[in-house]
Amino acid sequence: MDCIFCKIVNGELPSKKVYEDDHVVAFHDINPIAPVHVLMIPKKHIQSLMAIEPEDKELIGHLHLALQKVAEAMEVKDPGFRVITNIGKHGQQTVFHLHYHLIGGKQLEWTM
Ligand code: DGP
Repeated sequence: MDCIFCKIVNGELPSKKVYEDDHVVAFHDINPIAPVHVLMIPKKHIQSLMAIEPEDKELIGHLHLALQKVAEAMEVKDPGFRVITNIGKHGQQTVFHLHYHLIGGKQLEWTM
């Protein structure tokens, strides 16, 4: 499958990993928009949040718990951070493998 993030999962493409277990991987975004910008993905190829199936419930719960660990490891738990997942054209999704941006390390704004 021609998916950049699947290639990161299977080691075909390099990445700066900050967390990995049997089901998920977190690595630094190649184009950081903040001092901390990590992408958390399931190893399973799922196109986006809208493609999550009932059978993925446990995996998605696991991913969120792993996100907590990454937030602690990246030292953004306090004073806080943001988690974003882009979906489709209007969401400006560019990589069609479900990923959560964990963004922090500075005071974030909320503008569009
Ligand atoms: P999105 O627009 O939500 O689909 O974000 C995709 C993100 O993936 C974007 O912030 C840049 C990042 N990205 C794209 N290709 C690579 C890559 O090869 N390595 C890493 N580490 N990040 C990538």
